Amino acid sequence: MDFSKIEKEAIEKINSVEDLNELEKVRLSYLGKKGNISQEMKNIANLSIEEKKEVGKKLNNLKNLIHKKIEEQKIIIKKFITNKKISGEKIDLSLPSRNFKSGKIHPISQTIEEVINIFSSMGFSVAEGPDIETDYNNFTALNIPPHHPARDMQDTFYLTDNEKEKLVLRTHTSPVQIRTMFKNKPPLKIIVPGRTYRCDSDSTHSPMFHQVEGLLVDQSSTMAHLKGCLIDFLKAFFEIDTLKYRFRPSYFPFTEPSAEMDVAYKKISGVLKFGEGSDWLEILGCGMVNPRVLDNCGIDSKKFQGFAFGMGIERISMLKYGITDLR
Ligand code: 2U9
Repeated sequence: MDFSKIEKEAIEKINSVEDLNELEKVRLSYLGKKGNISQEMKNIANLSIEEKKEVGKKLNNLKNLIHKKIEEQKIIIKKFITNKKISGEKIDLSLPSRNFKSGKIHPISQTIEEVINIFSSMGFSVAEGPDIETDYNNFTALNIPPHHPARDMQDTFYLTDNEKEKLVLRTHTSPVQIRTMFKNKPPLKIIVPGRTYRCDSDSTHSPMFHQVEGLLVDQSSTMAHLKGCLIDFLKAFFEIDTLKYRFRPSYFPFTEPSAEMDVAYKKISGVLKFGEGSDWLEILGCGMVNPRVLDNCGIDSKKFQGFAFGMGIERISMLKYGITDLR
């Protein structure tokens, strides 16, 4: 068998092929079950041991070479096809642009802006803090006991295992109020909009979401002030003067007493009419700051008192703008 002749012929054939199907045919003619090389491999059986060794080695080398050349040619053909396709495509730079309306602020940013505007007009200022918080600021200072379900691994993204310095992605914006109370003396009147995180994900829950919370601490504010403040806020936010609402007793470790606020709605032929009707939608939570929380932050609960509230930005945004899927 003339190995160098076969090699020369094979390389010439492979290099002249310009089509992937043809190349496959060439491959089969050499390396396929009935191909030249495979047939020669079978014939080895009739040779002497010495010849088997020599011919076997040469056949193997030839087989590997042909395989390599075919793979190289495959790449060349694919490149050729792509280049041909690209050269046939033309971009008409003179085409007019698509008729997009100009960009818009994101609904979440817009809602945060609206909430800030309303509370600013009532004298609240805006406070901010880090997304990564200590376990103390996120839970302990807020009177959330060690085994409270809110601390559960399923709800909280824990960042460290270290017992000494436990870090979490804040599950609410409340640690910012804790930081503010440690730093400043009352009277305090702040709102805290920002990103919050919980291990939760479906069509109405996202692992990262937004909240706005409020805190007022002074020597005389009561539940009546809290109610007036939130009623005014919701009427302004939803732009409904006659908004129908109710306060329902509730429980939070950081407020005592606590309540939730609902807004009435009704469905007229499948369309939601907000602010009137006999069904209720939960909007926010609130309450008088638990004296323990004030004391935890070095504020004398015998002298000072206050109220707090919290709501989900996505939720109030979806309700105001009729968005049905959080994503
Ligand atoms: C301090 C003291 C008290 C903030 C409050 C709620 C009630 C509440 C939820 C509403 C929907 C969170 O996004 S949500 O799941 N919040 O119900 N938040 S009172 O109370 C505080 C905060 C900080 C120092």
